[in-house]
Amino acid sequence: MSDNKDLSKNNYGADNIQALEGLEAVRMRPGMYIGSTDTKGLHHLVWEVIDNSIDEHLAGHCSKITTTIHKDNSITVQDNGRGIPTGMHEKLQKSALEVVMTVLHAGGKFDKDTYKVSGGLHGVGVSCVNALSDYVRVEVHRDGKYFEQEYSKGIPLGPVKTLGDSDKKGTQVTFKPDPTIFTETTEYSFTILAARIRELAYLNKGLNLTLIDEREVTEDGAFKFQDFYSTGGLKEFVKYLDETRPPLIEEPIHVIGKEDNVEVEVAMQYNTGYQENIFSYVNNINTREGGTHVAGFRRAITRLFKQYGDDNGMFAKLKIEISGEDFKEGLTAIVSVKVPEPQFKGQTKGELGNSEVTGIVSRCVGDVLKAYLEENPIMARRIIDKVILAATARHAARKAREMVQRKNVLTGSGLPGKLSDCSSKDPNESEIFLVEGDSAGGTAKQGRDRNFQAILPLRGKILNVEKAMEYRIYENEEIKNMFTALGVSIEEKDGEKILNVEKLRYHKVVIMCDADVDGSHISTLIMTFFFRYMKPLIENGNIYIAAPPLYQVKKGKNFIYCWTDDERKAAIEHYANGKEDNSIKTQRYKGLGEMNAEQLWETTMDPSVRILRQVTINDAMEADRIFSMLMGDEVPPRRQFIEENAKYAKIDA
Ligand code: 0RA
Repeated sequence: MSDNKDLSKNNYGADNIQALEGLEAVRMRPGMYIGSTDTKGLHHLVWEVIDNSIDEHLAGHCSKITTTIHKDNSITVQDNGRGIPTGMHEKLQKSALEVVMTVLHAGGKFDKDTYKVSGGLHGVGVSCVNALSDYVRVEVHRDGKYFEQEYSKGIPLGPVKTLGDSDKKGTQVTFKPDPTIFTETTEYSFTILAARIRELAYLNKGLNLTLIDEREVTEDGAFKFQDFYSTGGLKEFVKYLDETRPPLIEEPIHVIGKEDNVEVEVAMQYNTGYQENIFSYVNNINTREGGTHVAGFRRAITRLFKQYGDDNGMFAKLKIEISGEDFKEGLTAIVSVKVPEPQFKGQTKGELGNSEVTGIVSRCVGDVLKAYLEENPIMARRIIDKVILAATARHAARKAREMVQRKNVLTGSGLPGKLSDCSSKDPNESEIFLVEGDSAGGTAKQGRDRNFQAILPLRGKILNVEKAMEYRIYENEEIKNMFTALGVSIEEKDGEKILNVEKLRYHKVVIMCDADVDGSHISTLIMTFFFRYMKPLIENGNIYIAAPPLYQVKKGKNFIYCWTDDERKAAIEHYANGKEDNSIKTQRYKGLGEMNAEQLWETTMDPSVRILRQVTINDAMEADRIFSMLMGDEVPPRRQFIEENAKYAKIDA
């Protein structure tokens, strides 16, 4: 092509300054463009490239996207879209391909009639990926030719080359993240990539997605891989999410509609549980904070179910008012809209703002729901019965809550008798240890620094909140104690429950359990409780898990605490110094109870040496799925969850 010849004359230096300035800014402040430079940011690079391929799919030009993790943790994303344009960019006088790859925000797609993945942190452009990579190679098949260009840290290593003829179309981007930017880790997780790609398959039915991991070879000598393809779309997605919960209605209700260029797809299922799980998307991006599309969905279900119940006299005997809250119990739903020009609001730009979308979604869902209820009276009856039960339970729960809260006022300080409080009243410096069992609680009480450390012993296994109805929660002694000790309360506002954390008495809440299977079960139950009833505390980073040591290696009066087997081996090696030595003794701590107060302090409670794992919610959806799975009978996934989600925070961070 002629423009390639022109470009090949260029000296790649002076005339790239403008582009470099943009990309230099990305390298200076990567967090501003990709959110962070930890493992999340690392994976964001992949989303960025895949999003561009997805845009090609949304525009009707791409049916297959293959993502490959190479042995050196570089990534290739290949699609069969139109291919990045390679013609001359008139204004910048260079190949459009180079412009897309090196100029910030030069997406090049200004077509308002197509849906674009362009919200929040998404859509910053492949040029950001280029800037943050040691090496990038882009290959384009387009207009009967095959083109290539390479870059390092966003700087072209040469001009766009025409390598030959091609009868294919599409783009292939290979990149190796720069380790000087991603200092924490450059290792990709198959699990994280697979979770998002699976989600994309459900959100884009008919699109073929493949994930290949060349780091792992299977028994038959092939690379590990997984294909993702959905014919059922969101209906299958809902079934996947509700895999572990018994369904209330036979099949999910599926809505597909379109109005004013806004595409609406909703799938909803009721299960026999009590939790609500609504996941929402705009142009394939997860809107964590909901928005106008979710408001439209809620409006439709409240309106239609209320109408149906009233028309059939089903609420006649009910002495209490049904509220929007009552339609939520056991509801799992996915609300996905495709909007040409989405406006995002909210703290993390995770909320859809386009006001016209509320009415559109409400009408699309309303039409389908109306027909569904008329055609499926048995299913309709099951749902309404559940709604009535929810309303009754909501009233019982309110009474129970009020009892807990009133009791605080009546009993003076209102604090639970089992709480050994700290002297400080400043939540910023105060910590509370939730300790498994009264005896370990006693040891912790002796060992603590009472100035700022409070102890609340919890007896045995606390209630499994995943399986219990809300009002039962407030009858449980251990749970009541946690509410009153922490100083938080659940309040109802416009039928919505919100956690009031204003009076949180400790900014660090540390779960301290035995380092065995029972202990991990108990910490999981406590985490489930926080996840379901005090989620803001997890989101705000208030919840930690203590890590007691597993061993003490001792020689004479000297000893070393060890948290892993490697540490234990190293300690033995250290004392033995290469010689046979029978005076070295290893003690395995099976529980907190085997440590005395001093040992507990100097290993697990003293802020200057202890290791606290901060409990984070990386992905509310996966966490939720896993929390319900955790409550099944399988132990291994439960273990794995605890290991993966309770990441090691810096010592006392
Ligand atoms: C600019 C314009 C067009 C497509 C693309 C970029 C594009 C970018 C990527 C990144 C990965 N895969 C991609 N596929 C396409 C529009 C092309 C046209 O109008 O023909």
